[in-house]
Amino acid sequence: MLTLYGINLSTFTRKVRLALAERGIAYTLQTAAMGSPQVRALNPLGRIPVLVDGDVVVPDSSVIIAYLERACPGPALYPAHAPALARALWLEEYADTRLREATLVYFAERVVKPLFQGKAGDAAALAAAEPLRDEAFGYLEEQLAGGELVPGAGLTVADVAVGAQLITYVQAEAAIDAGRWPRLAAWLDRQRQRPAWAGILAEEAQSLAAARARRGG
Ligand SMILES: N[C@@H](CCC(=O)N[C@@H](CS)C(=O)NCC(=O)O)C(=O)O
Repeated sequence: MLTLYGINLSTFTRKVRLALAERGIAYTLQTAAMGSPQVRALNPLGRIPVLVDGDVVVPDSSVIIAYLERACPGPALYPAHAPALARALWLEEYADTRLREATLVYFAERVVKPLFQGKAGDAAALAAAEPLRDEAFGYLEEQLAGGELVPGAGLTVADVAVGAQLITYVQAEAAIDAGRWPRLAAWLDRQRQRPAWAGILAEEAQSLAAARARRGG
């Protein structure tokens, strides 16, 4: 049995969970905080997620998903055709870096501070985040001109990577503005309805609702 060390509201844990669910792979989620001694023993960077498969320890969401592709049967997340593979890997990289940078501040200011730290979010930080958000969403809107991130390839690693980051944004901001980024908003709506995504997102929504209830709002 596979064990995934992470937290259910962590973006990169979500990325791996979406991949596991889409590929129909059973696993146990072991709650483990970033930077904790438990995580540092598995990943010198102290970051989550980390997958443990028997005596194989696999840190990093991208490495985990690549490992699972070889280690477990199930629908492939890496296109066989080289140009499509390159596009999927690039969009995964873009999601993990620029899109993350563009969206994390919303979650930090609107969710983490008020719900988990008892502090008010910083309105100036949110205002300052808008240009990068607009750039990243604009880029993805262009990439979706063909309707899919990797046209003709089905669901790929790009979809779980981009989706994982956008969910973080939606959890903070409630929605992607369909008036400004119609293809991106519609794409995310479609992904969220996939059975593999719906269960994980419902579980995360419950965690957020419980945190809000604890804070009395
Ligand atoms: N490249 C890593 C990034 C993982 C990552 O940054 N995870 C966050 C939680 S979502 C974390 O552990 N942050 C703590 C830190 O960077 O020290 C991956 O793809 O797994």
